[in-house]
Amino acid sequence: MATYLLSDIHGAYERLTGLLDMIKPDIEGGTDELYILGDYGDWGEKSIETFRFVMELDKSPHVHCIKGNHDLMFEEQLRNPGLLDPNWYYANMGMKTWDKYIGLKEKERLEIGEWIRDLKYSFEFEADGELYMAAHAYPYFGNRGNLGYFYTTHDAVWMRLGWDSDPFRDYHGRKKYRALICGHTITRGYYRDSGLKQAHDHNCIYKGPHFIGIDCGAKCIEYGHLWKDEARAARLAALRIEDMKEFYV
Ligand SMILES: [Mn+2]
Repeated sequence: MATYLLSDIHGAYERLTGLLDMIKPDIEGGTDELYILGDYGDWGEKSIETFRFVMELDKSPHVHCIKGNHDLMFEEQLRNPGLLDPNWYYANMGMKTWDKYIGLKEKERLEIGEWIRDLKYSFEFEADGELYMAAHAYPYFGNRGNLGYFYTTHDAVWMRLGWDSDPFRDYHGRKKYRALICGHTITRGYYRDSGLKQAHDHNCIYKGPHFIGIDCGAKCIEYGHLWKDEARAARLAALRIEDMKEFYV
């Protein structure tokens, strides 16, 4: 019985299949659970292949997929297909997904659209007797003053946490959770800000006191010619919770 998490694939399809070949989660037999924390497409060249592959995995009740900010931008684009959102299409490389998506048959377009729309914003799960929260960005326990505690979908997919953030600080039930596990922010920023050294200059999973960051920058891979340093450090990572073992491609 093992619990695996990975995040921020961003169209790095070969890295995804390579990583799963490495960890071989038993999601058919159901002795393992796999959580994928969002941002499936954009940046890389194989967004549609990634969607197809993850949607197939997600048919297993032991696979749990979360919505990221890129998936939310895609969803919003689908509601207004005639108006391209420049923030997604240009600034966040949505073009890598959209230009291929619009060429698909209507049946597949609808299937992908429905899958994205129905993605959840978080999961809580138990491993080794401890409770964890998984989300793309922030588990939405913000204290809104007189309004009390509530979440916004925007925070759930967009909020950037600092290396020493306690996501549960303002949440009365914080002691419930051992940690938040999220993607969204490439971990090299956490290492830089905390002064910790990463192994071999590659991006590593960040294990802070209250949250764990697992986005190791797979989105940079495709931009090696533009972002030399980032691409050199980029990896797709998976974390196994029970023994905190890290896997990289
Ligand atoms: Mn993101």
